[in-house]
Parts: sequence; structure tokens; C-alpha cells
Amino acid sequence: MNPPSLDKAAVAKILRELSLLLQLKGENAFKVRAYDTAADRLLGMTQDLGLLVREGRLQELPGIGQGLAEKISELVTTGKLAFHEELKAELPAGLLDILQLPDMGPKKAMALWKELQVCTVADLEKACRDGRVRQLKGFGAKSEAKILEGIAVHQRVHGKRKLLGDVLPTVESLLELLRAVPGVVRVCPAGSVRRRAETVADVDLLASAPQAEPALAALANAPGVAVLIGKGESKCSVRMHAEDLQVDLRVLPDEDFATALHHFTGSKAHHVRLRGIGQDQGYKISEWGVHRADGTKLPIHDEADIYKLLGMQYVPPELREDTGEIEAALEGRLPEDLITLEEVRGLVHSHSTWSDGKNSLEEMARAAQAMGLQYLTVTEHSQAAIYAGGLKEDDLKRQWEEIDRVNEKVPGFRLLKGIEVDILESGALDYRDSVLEKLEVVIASVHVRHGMNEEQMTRRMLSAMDNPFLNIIGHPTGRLIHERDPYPLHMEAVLDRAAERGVVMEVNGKPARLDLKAEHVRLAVQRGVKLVVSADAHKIQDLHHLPFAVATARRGWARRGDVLNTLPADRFIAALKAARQRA
Ligand code: DGT
Ligand code: CA
Ligand code: ZN
Repeated sequence: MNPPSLDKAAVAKILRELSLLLQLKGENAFKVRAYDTAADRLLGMTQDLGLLVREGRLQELPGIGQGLAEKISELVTTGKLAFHEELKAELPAGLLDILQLPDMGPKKAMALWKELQVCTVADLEKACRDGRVRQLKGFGAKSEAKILEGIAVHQRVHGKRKLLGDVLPTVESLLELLRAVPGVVRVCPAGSVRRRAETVADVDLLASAPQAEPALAALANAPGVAVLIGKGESKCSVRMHAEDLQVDLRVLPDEDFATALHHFTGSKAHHVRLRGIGQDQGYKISEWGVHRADGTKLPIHDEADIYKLLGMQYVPPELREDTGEIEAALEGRLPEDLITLEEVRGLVHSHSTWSDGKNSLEEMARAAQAMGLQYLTVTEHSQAAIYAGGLKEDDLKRQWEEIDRVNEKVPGFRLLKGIEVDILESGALDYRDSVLEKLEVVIASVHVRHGMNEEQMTRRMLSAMDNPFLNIIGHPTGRLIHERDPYPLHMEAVLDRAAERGVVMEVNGKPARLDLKAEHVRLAVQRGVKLVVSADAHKIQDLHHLPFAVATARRGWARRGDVLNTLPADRFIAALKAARQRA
């Protein structure tokens, strides 16, 4: 097995950390700056880092000499760097966090450590509050107050929940690593990651094995681990470089795996209700197993056994939020054909170099085909979207010629002729009807003028749906998690109109969008509004946003039949048109 390698961003982060560690050690400024410069170079380069390393061509990058090239190669190929590990062992890890605070340089951080034994931001906060910092040379009451302010900001940033899409690659490489540990029987994520929540605070992993130690050691020594937080007999916690992510692993005997997995998957609210239902029936459900009142332990091999025992339908992890799934499962009303990734036949929202995408149409087509998909809808931006290289009406004709060429060149796959047309301020669409009419798929999205009030924005959306050629509303609320609030919209009114007019809603899988969100998907499905799950791909790698759209649709209880891109291309296009004509 190849050791998991680090990508550009992870390598750059370690180089920056090396610069900080060397500054703390009082290394000369010139030498230190080289690490920061190298980190900038890596982040700015367009070439594939792994390839440069394999071909030994790192030194072709300006500012990267032999020493740095060797260090970068070691990081890329082994996921670790001995020099980095040595430096980290010499200095407390928390000093790096302290260095991130405003007005804090290496000299001050070292003084705090040497004089006051301050090793972490928490130590520093306490020292400031106790008035010990002002007694040090070079610090005063004013700097104490300033440090405390900086700590408050630091905690807001670092306490932030992480996007599922940003943590999942790390989770997946850790799962792969753990599965390969000798003796390990089962491995599974738990907690909010398994429920596919939009954001997660930390990662909970579970494994079963006759002996816990090898799996615990594997996590403690995994590539990308920044800090070993703690390691006991059955549990290990680490913090990863990537995303500052905390990962907790529990390892238990296989006969306890299913009940522990169920407990640690949560949500807490769902689990607490199930315990109550169990109690009513004479069972005690806990992370240690399911017991009868007389103390005998029932054999539980997988989670389905628990639900069966309680006379309920199995509840998939994405639905375990105590938002009605328990009642539905008790009454046999829970949908058993929730949409799955495997059922998606084609993609619906993608950009290429024709507008603001990074790959050509042919590259996008081949990448989608390699994922097992049958079609990809090309939906560039329209003319008003100047900032995103929007296409003029004339450009479209030339693009269709290229689409025809690619479709001939890539057998068994089809690019569909679509557009992501702007919904203008008035609610009109950004092309004439005579152009929209010729397209196979019309997505309409709001990209500008987010500042309208709810009444204005709802009117804008409703009047867009009056256009008979509009098929799909793209990312219907415009939110970007942690970055931009959704624009105000009377969602029920929009969904009612969509149901009436046969307009389809997008479930956009871009990790910061997830738009519609799960609660809105549920409202849509209740009204019989059809959905598409999309990747909103601006480059090949973005095609992997699709699973997040599927997860969001599942969290909104969407079934296979609710999602139109489970259909083959011809039937997909026909279903879009037919829905509007019926209305
Ligand atoms: P997060 O980490 O905030 O993204 O969300 P979760 O759901 O992963 O929460 P976390 O990591 O605190 O706990 C993982 C699971 O462990 C949680 O979903 C259910 C279970 N759990 C944690 N605390 C309790 C508790 O006090 N009672 C019960 N019944 N379960 C708990
Ligand atoms: Ca968690
Ligand atoms: Zn868009």
C-alpha cells in the first residue's frame, strides 16, 4: 500500500509551521523567510506537486533550493518530515497558536514560555487574567488587555464548525489506514460525519478488533497528525494539520461494535428517544449493548438488529435527528427508497473554460464518464455574468458545435446543452426566449443583487418561474455556509409555485452551498416538487461534490423518484419539458 501523501496545501502549511518553529528558535531571518516563500510558491503553482516530486523537478521552481526540495519530497512521499518532528519535540505545540495572536512575535512567545511556563493559548489567557504577564519585561497592562482581545478573536475562528466537504478527504484516508491494520474487523465513522451533517465539530471514528493497541497506534502515528491529544487503552485523540481537525478513535471488541456505533452516531436527540422506547419494552439500550431487565445481554450484530428489536423500520444515519423519523419508523411510513449515489445517472450543473470553469468540455466529459455517469449538462453563465465570463447569445452556437464534436469523440457519453442563466433583478431571464427555447436544460439562478428584502426577492423568483423555458432553479437561496447568509425568500411560496408550474429545484452539492438545504428539500418533497442533485462543477475535482448533494437530498427524505437525474439523458430532458407543459 502506498502511504497517503500530502497535497500542496498541507505541505505549504507545514512549511509555514517550520518557519514559525525556526523563528521561535531564533534562527536567522533569511533562512526562515525561505520557508514562507516556498509555501507561497507551492500554493501559487499550477503544476501537479506529486508529479514534480516523482520527476525530481522541484528545484525548477524559483526559490526552491536543494534543501527545501528534499524536505518537500519527504513530505509528499511519506506524509511526514523528520526535521519537522524534531523541532516539534523541542518546543510546545501551543506556542504556534500563541504566535498567531496579534502583536505576538517569536521573542515575546519565547519569553512567556521561559519565564511563565505559558505553553498554550489557555495558559496565556490565565496568565493575563492573573496579571502575571504585565510583570514581564517588554509587556504591560495594555499589552495584557490586547492579548486578551486577540484570544477572543482566535477562539471565534478556531471554534468554528468545519464544512463536511473539507473534512471528508481526511476522514477517508484515515479509514483506509485503519482498515489495513492487522486484526481490525470493522471501521466506520460515527457522529455528525456519518449523519452527513452540513458542518462538524470533530470526527468520531469507531473500529473493532480483538486488540485495540495496533489501531490506536496507527492513528497516533498517522501522516498529517499535528498533535497527539491523548491515548488510552481503547481510545486515541489527535489533532490533524488539515483543518485543525480533532479526530477521536474508539476501538472495541466486534460484539460491541454495532451498539457503540449506534450510540456514537447519534444524534443525541435520536438516541435518547430510542432509549426511551427500549425502556418501555423492557430493554436497556446503551453504548455497551442492549440488555434485558434481568441483565442478560442480547446479541446485536448490526444496527438494523436494534430497530428490528424495537419493532421499527431501520432509520438510515442521515435521518437520525429526531425530526419525525422515529414516529414514521414506528408506523412504517419511513421511505425505504431514499435516493442513493449509485442511482444518479448524470450531472446537471457544470462549467468549463467557456465561462469560469478550469477544464475543457472534453476533459469534463471524460472525467464524468470515468465516475460511471452517462451525461453531464453544460451550464455556463449567461451574458450578464460578466465577472464569471458569461456567454453571449452568439457564443452559445459555437459552444453547441464543440459539444457535438465532443459527443462524437466520447462514445457512450453525452454532454447536454444547457445554461445557468441569470435571474435579473426584475425576474426576467438573461437571454431571449428564442435562445432559451433551443436549450436542452435551463437552470436559472440569482447571482447578483442579493440585498433585496423578502417580498422583493420572492416576487423576483416567482416571476422568473413565469418563463416557460425555465426548468430548474439553481442554488435557490444563495447561501454560502460561514460566508454569506441566504437571501431572504418566502420558501413555501416559492415551492408552492414550483409544484404548480412544474419547476424543478436544485440540490447543489458544493460543500459551502448545500442549497436547497435538507429542511427545504423536505418541504419540496412534501409538495411533490421534483429535484436534481448537482455538483456545480467548475473543474474536474468538483464532480466529487455530487455525494454531498445526494446526502443533502437523503437528509431531506428525498426518494429516487423525486430526483430527475436518476433518469437516462433522453428521459431526463423529456421529464423536464413535460413537467412544464403539464402545468
Ligand atoms: P458534532 O461533533 O458537534 O459535529 O456532532 P456529533 O453528533 O458528532 O456530536 P459529538 O461528537 O459530541 O458526539 C458524538 C455522538 O455521541 C453523538 O452524536 C451522540 C453520542 N453522544 C454524545 N454525548 C451524548 C450524551 O450525552 N448522551 C447520548 N445518549 N449520546 C451522546
Ligand atoms: Ca462529532
Ligand atoms: Zn451558480
